[in-house]
Amino acid sequence: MTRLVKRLNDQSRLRALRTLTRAVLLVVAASLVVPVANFDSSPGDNIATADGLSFAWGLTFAWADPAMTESAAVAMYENQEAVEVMDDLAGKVDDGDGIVVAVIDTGVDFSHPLLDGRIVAGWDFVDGDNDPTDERDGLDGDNDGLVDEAYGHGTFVSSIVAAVAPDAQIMVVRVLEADGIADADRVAEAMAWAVDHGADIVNLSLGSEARSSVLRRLSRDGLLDEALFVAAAGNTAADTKSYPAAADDVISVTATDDHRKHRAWFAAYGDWVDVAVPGEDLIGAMAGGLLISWDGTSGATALVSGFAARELSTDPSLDPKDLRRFVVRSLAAPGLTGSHDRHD
Ligand SMILES: [Ca+2]
Ligand SMILES: [Ca+2]
Ligand SMILES: [Ca+2]
Ligand SMILES: [Ca+2]
Repeated sequence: MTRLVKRLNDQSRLRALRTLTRAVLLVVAASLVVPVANFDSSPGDNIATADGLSFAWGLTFAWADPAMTESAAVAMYENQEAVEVMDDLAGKVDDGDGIVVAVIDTGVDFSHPLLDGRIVAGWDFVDGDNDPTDERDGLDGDNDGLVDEAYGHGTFVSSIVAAVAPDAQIMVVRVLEADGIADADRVAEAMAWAVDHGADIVNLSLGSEARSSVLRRLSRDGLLDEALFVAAAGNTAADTKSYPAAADDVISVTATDDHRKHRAWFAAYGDWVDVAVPGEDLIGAMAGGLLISWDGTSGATALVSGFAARELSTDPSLDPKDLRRFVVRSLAAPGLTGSHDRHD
């Protein structure tokens, strides 16, 4: 079955929702990582420093904790608080067996040990090939002075889905180039492709303030009712709608602290936000065999996709609309998504 998304020449751009906050590289040791020396140290790229690594993602910095072993870092990933919180919210459910979660993002590092056995290649809409490996092109595609600053985003997001739903299969669909940008046309094409190729849940840790005509068309044509779409509300710290999250048939996700007591300082809010889950200091995989801690509604979105995968594997008879209602009811937190709660 092939679906042709009508090309509307919609060049409005969507972005990966990386935050301009710190990312902490947890470990540079043993087999989990490549040697620091392998990193490109050109300005604006990952910069090797004496005490670890700096990632030139806006105000983002990453550094290694030399005292941490690989096994300790992996245990931190597997037992992190945010995942336990999602476990508690999910109750007694399966681990996502038989469910396909499409991660529409920058692609992944297929050799990352934390993703071993959990990912399948979908399609690469950046290169137009069947290998959606996350790759840098060495160019500053969005002219912000940073080169390939979203490299690793899809690897991180995929690993957060896997942390919550370890038995789900993650379908990797590459749509964002390594600066974290994609035309709306391409994102829409990828969304339709994922549904046509068996995705039950589609994770979109990306967005744009512009409501593109091509995304509106997908909604009108009913595509968004054929799978569960989960999208990030954004890291604007404001009541600023982000699409596709703000579309009615897409679950919009904002971020809280580990305990769902406060909204995260960077997280978007408003009546249009459906659910709120942890999104501070999430621990996940980073391209290059690394493990990092990262803030953002991107990771929160991945937690929700994992949660939905577990619920669907427990009750496969749920259709996407039922699943959407169930997830929103389970994870809604009006006190955290509305404008009256400020993190302080
Ligand atoms: Ca490729
Ligand atoms: Ca680039
Ligand atoms: Ca850039
Ligand atoms: Ca929505």
